Amino acid sequence: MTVDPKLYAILDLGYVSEENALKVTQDLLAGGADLLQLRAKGHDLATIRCIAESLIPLCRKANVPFILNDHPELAAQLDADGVHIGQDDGPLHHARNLVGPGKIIGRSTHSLDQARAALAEGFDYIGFGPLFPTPTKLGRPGIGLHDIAQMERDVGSKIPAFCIGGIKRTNLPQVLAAGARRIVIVSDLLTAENPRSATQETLRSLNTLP
Ligand code: TZP
Ligand code: MG
Repeated sequence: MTVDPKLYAILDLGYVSEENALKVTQDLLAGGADLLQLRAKGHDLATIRCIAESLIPLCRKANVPFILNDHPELAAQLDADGVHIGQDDGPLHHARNLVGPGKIIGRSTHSLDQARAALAEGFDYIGFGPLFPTPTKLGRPGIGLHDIAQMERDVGSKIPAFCIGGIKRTNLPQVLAAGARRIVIVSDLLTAENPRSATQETLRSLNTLP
């Protein structure tokens, strides 16, 4: 991970076809994403493996960690840089035993308490949200912006904490004003006419932070 990662991009196969995965990933990396996750809900392991194998060299070349959503065993086989797991995916040590030492392991959190618990458990980073309801994660309510500042003080000051969920270039100033310092954007980058310039534009906003 770069010393101070700010923008975490997710290549979500719900938005990008398998044929376009490589091109869009190139755009996200060229635009300046600091971390890249492959999220492939509902895809079979053979497909995920195949796409991951094509994306990993691009990430290595850009010096950007490649994180696999779910599937710690596959992440280990691929020698991915890390894995991202949710609240229902078991304790950190299970994932650690599967991916091995030195790999990045992130946790989704949906409240201040969960964020604090993930820090205490020893996760390398967290996602915090969804801030706003989002079609990318259907059925999960938005948690709003009010806990961001406290979460940053308690957790984000110790490990990278990425606000996520419904963040777009248009509402990013509002999210940053609430105290966010790092973010994940999925659909707003993947559905942009030009994902590369959308990523650059997002990074410029993030870089205005003190
Ligand atoms: N976890 C919490 S919200 C979310 C995930 C994976 C989806 C965020 O996607 P988008 O399109 O940026 O709202
Ligand atoms: Mg999961």
